[in-house]
Amino acid sequence: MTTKLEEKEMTTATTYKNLRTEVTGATAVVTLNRPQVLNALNTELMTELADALQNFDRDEQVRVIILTGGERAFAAGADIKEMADESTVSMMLRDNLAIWDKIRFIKKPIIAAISGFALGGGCELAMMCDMIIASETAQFGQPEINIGVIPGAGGTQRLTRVFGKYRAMEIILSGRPFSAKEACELGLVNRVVPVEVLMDEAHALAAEIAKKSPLAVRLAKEAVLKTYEMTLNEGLQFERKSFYMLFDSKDQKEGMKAFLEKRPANFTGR
Ligand code: DAK
Repeated sequence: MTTKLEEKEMTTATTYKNLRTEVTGATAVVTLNRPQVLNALNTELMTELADALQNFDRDEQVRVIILTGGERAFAAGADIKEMADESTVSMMLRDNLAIWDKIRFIKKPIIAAISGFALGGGCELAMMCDMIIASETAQFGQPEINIGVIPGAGGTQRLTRVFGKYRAMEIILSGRPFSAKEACELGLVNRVVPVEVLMDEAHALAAEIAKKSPLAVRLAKEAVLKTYEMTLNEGLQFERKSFYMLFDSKDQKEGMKAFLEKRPANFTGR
């Protein structure tokens, strides 16, 4: 029989063929690692990614996840070699979107730390994260139109919600890449930093969030994401119920008591 500690070590020590994972304090880092093809997202990599993220979502030691790639590429898109000979029916039967959906439903905050290419599915994967920190070398784009298709993992929807119709239309119909600076100006990226400090910035943001109540962080993430799905009235109702719900947590008692006692709060996620 394994002890709780051994179980945790097994979870965080899982080895993958196309990813590297490590946990530092309360932050898990998942690094896409298929550099020979600029981290092209094949089914195997995506399956491993969903598995790693779900494991960290369950791991109580972890409060924030950073998703990153290499210096040359976060990911240059879905694997074109894998898709080239597919048919409508085989794509439907393979249903890769089910794997992507697992990532969409991760409850902990995910910070994308992006350097180099974030194209096609790479850009869509970044947009599925909750915050994006980009290095000055990051290059985004939805170039699917150049290979006879359109974005298939949320690009037409998420990019348009951020950029608005006119700019999104230009990016998606022309397939032209756009820089980290442009992405930041248009609201897709939280900030742009020199490549040497990219991971430091991501870790600093993760550490800041990791200090908060995990329950409050989880409900806050859920409430913000509801704006994509609900009317304002429904969203406000959801927010209010989530707010009331937190008053049944020890973290709410601890947070407010700590404020009144003028000391830092110690949140336990209970
Ligand atoms: N797939 C497969 N291999 C790729 C790749 C990709 N997306 N991107 C790059 N590679 C490979 C190259 O083929 C090359 O391999 P070798 O020839 O050395 O064997 C290696 O990576 C290095 O690339 P390059 O030699 O091309 O490097 P360059 O610096 O010259 O150019 C580049 C870098 C990023 C500009 C270029 O590689 C490029 O244009 N790549 C393709 C970008 C692209 O079109 N991306 C969009 C792909 S379509 C869905 C989910 C997701 C999606 C759809 C559906 N469902 C779940 C339903 C998403 C679709 C896409 O992303």
